Amino acid sequence: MVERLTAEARKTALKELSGWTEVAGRDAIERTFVFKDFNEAFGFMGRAALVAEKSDHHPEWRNVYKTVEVVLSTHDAGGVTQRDIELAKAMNAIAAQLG
Ligand code: HBI
Repeated sequence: MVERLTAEARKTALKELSGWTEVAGRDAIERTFVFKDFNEAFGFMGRAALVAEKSDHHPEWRNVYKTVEVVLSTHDAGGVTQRDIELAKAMNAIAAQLG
């Protein structure tokens, strides 16, 4: 069972996660990605979905046209764990390759 990060550890991890912030009032992290167009946004989601499935760790996300809003938290642990940090890093890498 993966454990929730302490507030301190979460803040430290966020320093390495460009564009991600804590969610107000919830033990979760979020980032809104804006792409060139829908095609690129959906391409991002497709690639991120494969990473999520492979790591058995899934995002809460919302896509409107070229924007993808992502919230990460580990439901089984009730808050942010290392799994969320890893998936956020992977998403940043995918977005950087597309941008
Ligand atoms: N994704 N974000 C998130 N949090 C979870 O707890 C989680 C998940 N994906 C799959 C998953 N848990 C399963 O391992 C459990 O539901 C069995």
